Amino acid sequence: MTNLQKEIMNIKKDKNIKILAHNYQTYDIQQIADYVGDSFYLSKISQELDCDTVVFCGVNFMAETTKMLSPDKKVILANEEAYCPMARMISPDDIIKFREENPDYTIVSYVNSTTETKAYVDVCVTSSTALKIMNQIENKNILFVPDENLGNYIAKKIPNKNIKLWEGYCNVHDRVTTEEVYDLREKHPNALLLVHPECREEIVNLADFAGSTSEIIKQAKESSNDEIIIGTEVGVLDYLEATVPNKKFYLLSKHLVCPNMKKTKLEDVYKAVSCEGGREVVIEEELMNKAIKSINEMIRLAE
Ligand code: CIZ
Ligand code: SF4
Repeated sequence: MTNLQKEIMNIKKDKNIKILAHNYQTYDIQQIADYVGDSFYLSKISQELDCDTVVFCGVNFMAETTKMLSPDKKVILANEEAYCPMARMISPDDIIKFREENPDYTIVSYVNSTTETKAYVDVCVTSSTALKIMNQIENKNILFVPDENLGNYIAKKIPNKNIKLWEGYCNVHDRVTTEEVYDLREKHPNALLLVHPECREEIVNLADFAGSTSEIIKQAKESSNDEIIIGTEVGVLDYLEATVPNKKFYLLSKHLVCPNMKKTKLEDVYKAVSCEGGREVVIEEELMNKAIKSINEMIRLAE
């Protein structure tokens, strides 16, 4: 560990702070975090935290979800400018308008959405829980927002449902091309290809497995194959390279770097634990009471 990492470890212990980090954070941040995972795992953990303050290393909707699930704790987003552009591709007004025009639809939102949007939808899902949750929705008519690729991936698995898709996308995963898949398959013909369902349908169809970041990590570790192509953000590859030295990992595309996830630096984490930086998450009570319903429904249906 570097001196800065050691200092962060000492401060967080002294101040009873817990650090949560998404799998897309740089490995030096993952090393000093108490909990690292995909967005469902981080939501679940947020309900069980035993600390005064949480420093969240990820993007703002994730820190806001943590705040809603542990409202008595101070939650600090380590880099105040880190956000998910896809979350802003749908607004509460869009949802209100759709409901007026389509009153017979259940509205499902990927957690990569703003807290304001979450306040108007029926249930949230993560990539690891979407299929399980949407299978339990009795209504045949479902609107899925904002990620068209993830929505399409789930819709193909439950053809009995009538799923309308919003046209949002992750500008990191959506950029992966079939040429990149063919190229890496040719260079590493025996490698296993693991992708995130935020990638386009044609990429998912060429993969050996599609799943959330934590599911990709699990597959990579448990597979008997010792060569693996990672079709999600580079943070996952960095973690695997550091912790599974006997296997070889290749990044599917050089575009798989999320600029927002990479905004958080170790220095930001140091400032946040020192109460000299980051942004405290504050959610107005009425909004929180509305938005938490779709998060609680997600957790209930995913159990
Ligand atoms: O932002 C993403 O791409 C997420 C939440 C991925 C994941 O599976 O955790
Ligand atoms: Fe948003 Fe994509 Fe970055 Fe995830 S990887 S935070 S979906 S832009």
